[in-house]
Amino acid sequence: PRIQYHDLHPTPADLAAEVLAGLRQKPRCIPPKFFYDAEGSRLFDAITRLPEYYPTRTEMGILQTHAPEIAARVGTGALLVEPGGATPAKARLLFDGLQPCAYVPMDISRDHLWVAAEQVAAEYPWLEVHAACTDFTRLLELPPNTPPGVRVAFFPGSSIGNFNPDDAVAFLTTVAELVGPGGYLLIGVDLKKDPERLEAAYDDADGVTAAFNLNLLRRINRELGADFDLQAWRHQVRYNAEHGRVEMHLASVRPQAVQLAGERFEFDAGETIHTENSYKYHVDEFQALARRAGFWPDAVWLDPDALFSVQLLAV
Ligand code: AVJ
Repeated sequence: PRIQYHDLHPTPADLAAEVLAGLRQKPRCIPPKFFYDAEGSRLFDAITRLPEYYPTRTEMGILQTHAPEIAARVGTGALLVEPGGATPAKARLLFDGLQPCAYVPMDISRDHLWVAAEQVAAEYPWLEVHAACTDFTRLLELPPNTPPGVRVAFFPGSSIGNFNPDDAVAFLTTVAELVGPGGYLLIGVDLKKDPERLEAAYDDADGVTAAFNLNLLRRINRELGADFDLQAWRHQVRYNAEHGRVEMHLASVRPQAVQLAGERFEFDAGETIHTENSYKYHVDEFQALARRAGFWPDAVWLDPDALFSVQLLAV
């Protein structure tokens, strides 16, 4: 069969332990990976279509426009590896030009991974799909039996922006080791720009991103039996120029207490729970970061308004 499925037995994240640890800290925080329950995934999908949220459509435009040049640089017959590849809409833009020897999507969600692998295999009958169920942030290794070929990792969406710069270097180092000498990383990186534009992308007029952020509390209420009053929290977005990142917070509108797993958490009026960082880079800043991970900048493609970059890095 054209699909090989490898279960690398990822340990599911422990929502209770991580939420408790984040809420005991000051300032308080909850990791953004917990946004994506069924409702959160649906809301994120809606975010990608918002007029204010330019990254998805801009990156897809860049990939479509420059697919032939990307293919010319990395060559055909490569092994295309996508950490987090449970939504192959972007990789699809590369298959025809790149003619990879195999596609290796990696994701922690078995169900999403399986659906994605089946869709790709049905749509591209000539393509071998080796799906690997793994937490790629902890275990980035190829499943057995992948065909030889220049290894090209694909990490779109500016997902790298969720890592702080040191963690980004650590993760990119593991990617560089995975692809090895002669290999490449093709990565989507959102660029620094006018703060109003950045803030609007994370605080849309229809309130979809607000619903996405607040859904985290609904999830914690449902799955951990907490008693967050959803009326008493507000979506808050700020561009932190010092760190070059968009921050999302949930702000307490009044002094309040929340019960969670037998523990009581008191919040002041205006106190926030920091739920996401989305780092933005200048092209040369990101190249400097990639160099620390063992990559050499090979090529960069931007949209006409220089909102977003797709960067090719070589080991
Ligand atoms: C999936 C991390 C790339 O940071 O832009 C979108 C997530 N959060 N709107 C981003 C997100 C709020 C997104 N990433």
